[in-house]
Amino acid sequence: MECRICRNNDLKEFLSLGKTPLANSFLPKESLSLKEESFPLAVCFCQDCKLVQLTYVVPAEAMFKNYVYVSSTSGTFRAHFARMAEDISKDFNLDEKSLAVDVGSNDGILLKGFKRFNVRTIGVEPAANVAKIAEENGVETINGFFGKDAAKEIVARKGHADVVTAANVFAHVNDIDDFAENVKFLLKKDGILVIEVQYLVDTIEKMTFDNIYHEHLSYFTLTSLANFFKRHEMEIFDAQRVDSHGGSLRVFAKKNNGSHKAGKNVGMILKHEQEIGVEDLKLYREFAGNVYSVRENLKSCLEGIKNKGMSIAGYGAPAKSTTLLNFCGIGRNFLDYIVDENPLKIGLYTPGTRIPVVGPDALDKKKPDYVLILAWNFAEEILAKTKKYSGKGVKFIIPLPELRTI
Ligand code: JHZ
Repeated sequence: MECRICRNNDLKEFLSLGKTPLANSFLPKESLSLKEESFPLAVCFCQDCKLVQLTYVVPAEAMFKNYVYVSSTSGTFRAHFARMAEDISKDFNLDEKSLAVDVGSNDGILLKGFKRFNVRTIGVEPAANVAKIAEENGVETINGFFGKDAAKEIVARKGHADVVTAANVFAHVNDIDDFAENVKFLLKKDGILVIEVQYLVDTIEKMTFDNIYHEHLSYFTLTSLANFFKRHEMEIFDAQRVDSHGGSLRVFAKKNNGSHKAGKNVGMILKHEQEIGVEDLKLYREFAGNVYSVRENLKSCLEGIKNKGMSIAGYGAPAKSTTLLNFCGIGRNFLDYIVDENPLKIGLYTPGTRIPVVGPDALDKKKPDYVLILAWNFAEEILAKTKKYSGKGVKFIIPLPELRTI
């Protein structure tokens, strides 16, 4: 295989998490008797352009045509995206003449925020079921993958864009060259691209290896992103570290001839990356070594509980839990059920580990002794809404970034 950015074919694999099913391929009851398909899950490093990427790419159609992830399920996320739209609208003086295009717009969570500032909006979302939810929410949405056709259709319907956003979707794109060229076509001369991606530096520093799954083809640092945009005559003029998914990077890019002035953040973040060694394979090899101790610690914590005859449930069935549960061998042997509030997941079973996903009332019907918070990135929100159980003696385990029991 060759590097997605620079085509180098001498990529260094540094971590394999085995073979796992697709992270969001939750199973209906009638499929439980069938064999599940699983795919190699391993990551490698390109020593030329510094991109970390999966060694094996599953076709996008298999992952995103029908999707169970609905962004607005989490209150923390609703607030995050409302704030992001507000900040961009204010900082770049967007108004009713402006156009914001969101790629991978899901249920319209971000575009709803732009609409509050009277900005014209349109989303592009490949999952028909989720695009339908967005339309029902009043967010105009093209159902399809973002490519040349979608870009042309947007220009025909709405004109060129002031801002293109891509939150939690750029890492999912295989042909990022095509993506960049289509964004350039879509943007006005002075338009901007705002990308939010899980930040590899956070993944490494916080050991949040569970965000490695087949949907995430690339694991970016600012160094690799800057190398990428340079190749497309684009420049990153600002970058911010933000909280989502245990640490993400929000990156602002413009065409080379755009007028936005570069702030000091880019230089500072690049310097920090140099200091911690993101250009060196050693950093990734050390990270890989530590992944096994995270697994051992979590397993011995859960085994200790089960050995005392106590019960454990899960809270949240995020995509990342497919990696954590499968890699750690945590199935029905540990978790009786997993609570999730997304109606599209309730009634299904987790990929590979086949744990039933149920609604929150299960905690009343079958009160566990412990709850493992699998959506650990929303631990605060989940702890707040489950206070009544901690009042009744239920203990909560947060597996990452540090294993804690509350
Ligand atoms: P959450 C998604 O990953 C998928 P996931 C995607 N591929 C991606 O790239 C990343 O985002 C970035 C539930 N929950 O957001 C909802 C409750 O039930 O961490 C979700 O199922 N009650 C686009 O799936 C899950 O937890 C609650 O109160 O890892 C959270 O999933 C809260 C807060 C969450 O993303």
